[in-house]
Amino acid sequence: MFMNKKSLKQVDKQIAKEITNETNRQQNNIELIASENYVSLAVLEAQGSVLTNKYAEGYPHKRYYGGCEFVDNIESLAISRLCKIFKCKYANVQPHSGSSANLAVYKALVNPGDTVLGMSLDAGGHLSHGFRSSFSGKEYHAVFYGTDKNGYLDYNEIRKIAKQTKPKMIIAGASAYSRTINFKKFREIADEVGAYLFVDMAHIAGLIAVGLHPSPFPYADVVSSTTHKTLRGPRGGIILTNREDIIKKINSSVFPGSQGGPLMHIIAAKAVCFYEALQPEFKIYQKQILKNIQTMVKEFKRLGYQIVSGGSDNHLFTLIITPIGLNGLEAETLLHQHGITLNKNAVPHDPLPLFKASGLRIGSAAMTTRGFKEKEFKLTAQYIDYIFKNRNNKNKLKMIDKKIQTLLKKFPLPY
Ligand code: DSN
Repeated sequence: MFMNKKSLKQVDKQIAKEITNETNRQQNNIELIASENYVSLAVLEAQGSVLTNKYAEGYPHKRYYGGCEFVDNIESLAISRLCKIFKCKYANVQPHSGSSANLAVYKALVNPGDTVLGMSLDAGGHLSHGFRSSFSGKEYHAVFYGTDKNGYLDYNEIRKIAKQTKPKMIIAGASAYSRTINFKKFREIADEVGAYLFVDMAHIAGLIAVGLHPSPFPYADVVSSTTHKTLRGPRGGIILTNREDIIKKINSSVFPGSQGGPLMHIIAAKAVCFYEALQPEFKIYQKQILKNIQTMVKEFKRLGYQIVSGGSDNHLFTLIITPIGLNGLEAETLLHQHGITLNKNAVPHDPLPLFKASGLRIGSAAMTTRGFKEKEFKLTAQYIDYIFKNRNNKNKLKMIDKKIQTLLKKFPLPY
């Protein structure tokens, strides 16, 4: 038998060590990256299961391989649970990521060279919404809307741009927009110019799942998401729609259009995540995400900081960092040295290049999973401020390092 029955540690010490290092990093850092979360042991177990051995090209009960009876059940359960959460008729759970899901939507609904209107990257949009070095900006004619000077979507301006540019598809959704998105208004605009409305709800999917952000249905023609942000599942993508004609196009655009075999271990982990999202505790968790972000916004404002749009309606906000004499990259690096992980982010009309940026994106989903409540989020804002203000004082920084590690020890991860 060529089967190696040894553990990872016995087979590959280097990788085992790096995984241990990463586990410790996750334990020993306050995680504020708005697109990250900690999955449950159940999700992790499904993801690390024997399903990784199985090929299942095709869809449930229409596969190109034998032996698919159990993975058929798993994928069917994932689809039905997902449709139940978002109250829609059809879903595809095979996209390997959010960008793969978005690629499949483009391939299904628009042709190369067609005009697509999305949110610009500096205003908070995503790479796959038309950025010049992504497939979406290279293959399609991407035009953009941003935010008004206060950091809010301006629907009159979006309508004006749509009428001028006549897009075939309008994308609503963002990676760093902290305000409620009005999908009904987007629908009206799309109807006025005869465009598809495509909603990328990746960041806010968990909030939408429990009714804490308005749903893109019934307004969107098609909706995509990742499963690993506020939805708290494995890394992966999904596509949803109420239209039979569109799901047919999407299904062939995912397989065989842009992917081969689905990752059945990930689809099982997605199904577990959807099960968890249907439990009453998930709503309590999402409510706490919102309370925690509000606490941080309030504390940062009290400490004198500016926030894009002045606040947040969801799980994230962008702190404007340049007034304290640091750019986003410098602030991100400094905080990382002291046990706080987050990412630099452009602010609307950012004068700095993207790799420096003038802002920091801060999210509450991960630390809420870990058990942080208002008290700990308030403390975190104070620690961040303290680190910035005392960045040249080694003794004071050492003292704050200890405080951060003491706080984190009270909230261990189960891994
Ligand atoms: N890269 C993700 C984020 O951080 O928001 C979006 O897919």
